[in-house]
Amino acid sequence: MKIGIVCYPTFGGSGVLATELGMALSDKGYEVHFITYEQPVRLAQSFHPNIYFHEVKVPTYPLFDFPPYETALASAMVNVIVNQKLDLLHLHYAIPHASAAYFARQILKKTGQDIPFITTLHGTDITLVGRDATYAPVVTFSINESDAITAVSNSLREETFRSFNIEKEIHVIPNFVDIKRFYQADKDHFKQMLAPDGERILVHVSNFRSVKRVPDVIKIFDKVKKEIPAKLLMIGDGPERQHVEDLARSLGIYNDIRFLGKQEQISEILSIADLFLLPSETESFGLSALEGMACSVPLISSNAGGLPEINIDGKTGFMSDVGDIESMSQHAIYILSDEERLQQFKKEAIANAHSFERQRIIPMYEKLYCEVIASYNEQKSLAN
Ligand code: GMT
Repeated sequence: MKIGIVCYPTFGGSGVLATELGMALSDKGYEVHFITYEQPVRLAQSFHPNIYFHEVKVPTYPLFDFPPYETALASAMVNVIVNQKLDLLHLHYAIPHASAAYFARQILKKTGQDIPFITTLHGTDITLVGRDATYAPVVTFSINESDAITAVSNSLREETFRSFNIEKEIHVIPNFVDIKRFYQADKDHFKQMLAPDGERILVHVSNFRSVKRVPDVIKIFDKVKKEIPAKLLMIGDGPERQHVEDLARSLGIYNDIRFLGKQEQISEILSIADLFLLPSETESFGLSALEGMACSVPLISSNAGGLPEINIDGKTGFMSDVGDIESMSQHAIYILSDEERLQQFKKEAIANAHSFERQRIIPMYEKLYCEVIASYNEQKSLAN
């Protein structure tokens, strides 16, 4: 089977998941074609003979204040579908991928070369950006035109039905983790460098957007540090970074925090962490936290969105209401202050991550692909 995957190539969770999916499918013998404007970050880390990358080029022109990416993407889809004889397109993040796919399909219908497309909803395409009135009509239409829709958590599925007039089923296929790459590796030399006096290591990974409530991470760390010797690793970059660096300085804890920026070898960093902080305002799933769990890192999170579907309160970590810094700090101190307790939480975190292991989840996508292709071809032959 030949599958086209359309995603954002950046460090964001939807692009990461799409790339992990493409790599998993290629390992199972599928031919995978990524169509996007840059080589997806995780794809660049290793070579996969069954994976092809088609760069969407958006030529500029003096008239264009806003170069039309969606048009360039739809044209790229048409070319790749025809030339590579794809069987299916799988779009990650609705905007603008689903509407571009609809457009591409309308073009291909003229020659009978059209194929089905599946849209996977990831989070902010529904919870923030998608429901903005600027985009909502196009998002609703193109989601409904998809041959199948998936969401990465039950919470996101429900939120989608609440926010949009969706006329078909949304299949929940949770995100997954490759436990062959995400496990607690022996990186004691790194730990020794970052926490030479045996301090506990807390970690936060995100794109530093306001939805992640990154200042809460700093405030929680400040409270933890008052009770327990600790260091904080901040991974990622984004609009809030300057603000939180300033906050750390004003609290006098900057020297105990490493702002490492965007990192590719994330599992090596997670391997030395004792606790993951994710106090998000909304979070459809929390893929980075799941990767943390696979590396045996318990999670202190808010209870927003899909987080209760990955964080088992009192076992893999704790959840608190959004903004309840006091409760999150107390829970962090509780876990970190007792070695035996910490080890127990670490064990539970790994066990939970294994229930989201990629071998368990990929067959759900494969089954859906087969069903969608069969039903599309049947409808096509009935129409002829
Ligand atoms: O916020 C991010 O991490 C990026 C964003 C994206 O769409 O690129 O992530 C969303 O999709 C991830 C993969 O499915 C989920 O794990 C994240 O929870 C989700 N982010 C939010 O809902 C805020």
